[in-house]
Amino acid sequence: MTKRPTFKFDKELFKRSVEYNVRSMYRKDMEDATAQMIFQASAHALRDQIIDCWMNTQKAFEEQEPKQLVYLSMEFLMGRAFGNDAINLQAYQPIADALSELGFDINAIEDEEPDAALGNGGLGRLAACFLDSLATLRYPAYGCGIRYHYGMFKQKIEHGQQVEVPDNWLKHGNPLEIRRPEYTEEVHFGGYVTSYQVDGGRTMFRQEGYQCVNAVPYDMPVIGYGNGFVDTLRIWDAEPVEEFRLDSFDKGDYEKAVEDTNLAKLITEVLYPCDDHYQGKELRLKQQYFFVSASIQQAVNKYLTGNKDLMKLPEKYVFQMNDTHPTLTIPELMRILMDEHAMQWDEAWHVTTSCCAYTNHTIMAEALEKWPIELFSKLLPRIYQIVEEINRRFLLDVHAKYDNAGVNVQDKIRSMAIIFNGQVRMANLAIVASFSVNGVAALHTKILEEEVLKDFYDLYPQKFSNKTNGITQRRFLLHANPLLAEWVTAHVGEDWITDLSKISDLKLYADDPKAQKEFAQIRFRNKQRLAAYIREHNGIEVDPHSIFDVQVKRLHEYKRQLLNIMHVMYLYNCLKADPNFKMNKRTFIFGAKAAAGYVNAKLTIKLINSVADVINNDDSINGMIKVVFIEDYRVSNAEIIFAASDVSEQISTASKEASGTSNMKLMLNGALTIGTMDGANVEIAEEVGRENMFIFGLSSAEVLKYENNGGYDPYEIFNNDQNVRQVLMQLVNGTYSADNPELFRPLYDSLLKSSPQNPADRYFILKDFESYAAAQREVDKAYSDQKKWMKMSILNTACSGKFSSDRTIQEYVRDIWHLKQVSFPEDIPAKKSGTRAVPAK
Ligand code: 26V
Repeated sequence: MTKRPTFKFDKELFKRSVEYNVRSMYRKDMEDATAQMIFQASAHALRDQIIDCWMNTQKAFEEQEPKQLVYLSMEFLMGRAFGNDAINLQAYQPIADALSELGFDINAIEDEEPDAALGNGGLGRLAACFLDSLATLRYPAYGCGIRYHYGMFKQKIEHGQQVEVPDNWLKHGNPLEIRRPEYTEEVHFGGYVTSYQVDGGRTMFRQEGYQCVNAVPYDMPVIGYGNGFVDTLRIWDAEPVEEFRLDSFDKGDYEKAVEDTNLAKLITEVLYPCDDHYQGKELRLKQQYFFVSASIQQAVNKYLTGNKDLMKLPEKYVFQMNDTHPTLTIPELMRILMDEHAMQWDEAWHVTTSCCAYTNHTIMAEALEKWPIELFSKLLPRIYQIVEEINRRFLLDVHAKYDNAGVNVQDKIRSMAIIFNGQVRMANLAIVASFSVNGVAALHTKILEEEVLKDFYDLYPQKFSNKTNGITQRRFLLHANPLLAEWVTAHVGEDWITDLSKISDLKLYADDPKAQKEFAQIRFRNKQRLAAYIREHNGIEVDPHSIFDVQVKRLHEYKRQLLNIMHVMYLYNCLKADPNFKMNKRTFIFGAKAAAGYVNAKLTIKLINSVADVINNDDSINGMIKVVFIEDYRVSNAEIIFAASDVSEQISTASKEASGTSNMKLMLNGALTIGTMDGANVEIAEEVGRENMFIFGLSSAEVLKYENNGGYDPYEIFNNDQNVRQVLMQLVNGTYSADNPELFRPLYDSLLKSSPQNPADRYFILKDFESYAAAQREVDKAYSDQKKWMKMSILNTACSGKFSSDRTIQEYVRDIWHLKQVSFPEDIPAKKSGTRAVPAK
């Protein structure tokens, strides 16, 4: 039996290997090497040291043949790997020492690594947190995704406006990946389906005349914390089957040869940076089929190396689909089982529906993936046939159940059919063919069951469950906030690193004056670190004594950054109107990328920057308010921001944010939430108590009720609320856009005018304004009592135990995946070591 993989960092070897790598990779001496070269050399050196653990882990899989999770996701927002790997190897400090002995600062070296930004936001980062937890908990798992050559665009702010710049993250190569051409799979697009008879008269189908692309996997190690266990993130790249297909050339079929090459070049070129609405882009469907087909073919082939009976595939594999993007898993598995392994429909259906599980991440109707039949069937002719047959059989079931049940069957078909109105509805396919459907927070799951997916829930109640999201405390506390991490360890021991529930022992210190003082000092130092970042990147001086009020997340109307900035405008009006207006100094910090074509989102960014320009440069308010827009918000700078936040803005229109995860990261770091009863905020309130948060606004039930009645009349508020009216008028009178007073008119209109597509103030910004302003006054009042604030802050950290992705993963394992932890004969608990792992930045 494979020995338990143990990792022992060898500092001297590491140093030698960095020097060697610099020479062999760049033909340079250390003195002449750039920071980027040192980073590359160090990352290679680190990779070399973990390779044994990685191989041992995989060997244990081969020996023990445990059931494996394949987590299929179009996005993995991994961020940087080097520092995080060092943390999980419990080798951060020795690596920092080694680099320092070589004359380099680890922080500067870490900064040389580009973020692996293979995701848009919450959904992709969740996948990354899950991998961290899976490896830490020693579960056999593969993340399967796409090796985009360009990740999430880089955001530049020019004249207050977002400009998108391509993210060429592979420019210097990726030292922490390994290309695995030996595991290449072929993926087929287009062509047509032919049938043929086999012995016994059965009709079989196959695709012919297709275009062909090679899917070549690249593996990245996913290192568990302190356990020598290494899972794998496998991202697929597309390559032409043969760069020059001589056969095609010879036949004069030059065009086809070029087409195949071009197709391959296109498929993995770029991540779609749009999460504001679903667009029926053919290339996106190609991306989906590409990575799903490669991953499922691989899983089946691997299964067959050790097993014969494909009926037992569900005993060895579970395919978790991260949103509907990988839903083609279902017809692809059916195709492989039937066309390549001659299984009958019923058996194939049984296997498929026992392997596939689906997670829903949004209730927003615009986000639902629907593919026009024409496009779908042309690109994936055989897959389309299978989907049609799934739909046909499903509708027979619906009829059988409802025909004589006093129910309008047509209504049921309208809501549940997989193919409807000329479109393939991916969520419906995912639900019908999965054994599990889950939401990502309790409220979200309830809304799915009772509203959005009610008909499906009536049909298959047993499939539905909730799995409240979580985050990894290794990255978002241990790495992001070394000072607080060390303090927590000093007070409750280090077990919180792998069992976050242990952090609740901090409650004992919430009232302790010494603890409060230390906590306050740590927070202050982190705020100084962020202030320095802002000075360097924005050229703005912010006071670390001010309240750091933070909203960092994608820009969406439903997340209501507009509400936040309108409240800033209101506060500024108060200061201007009354020189004696009392408030604590506040720094409002925003970070957000907008989808490139999302007009109102981009205009909101412009508004935030315009308000910042006016307010930050108005000496008459004595710096009481500062507004900062952090350019290019991403995982790496998020870590600095979370550690330095006092107030966490979680202000989505109730019912719209499925869960949220920045709410959890900020809470873990001691920020107090101002928020609506939406997503996981509801559960945060349950854990920390409403008295330690600032809750405001309509409830989700109220929002849904208004929506069912066509909205509300915002003019009632416009006409009656002076403060709101003043702010609204300032959107269109040039206060923040002297050159072009009409600039923000579309935002003004979105709040007051209804259109055929949208009711006025669709996201209830005016409706919630007064309640938000009142909650903000409570925030201000609470901050004035620093003892009370620190107590609340400590309690927030102390009550964040539930929100570890370790807990989430254990729930998925218990209820859906049924995996077993890989064990080793001489298993002993993970080696203890101090958490003084990370020097402060
Ligand atoms: C969002 C939206 C919202 C506006 C309308 C159209 C549209 C289209 C796509 C999306 C993104 C959906 C996927 C996503 O990122 N969901 C996020 O998943 C996180 C992890 O579960 C969760 O914490 C966030 O609340 C949820 O928005």
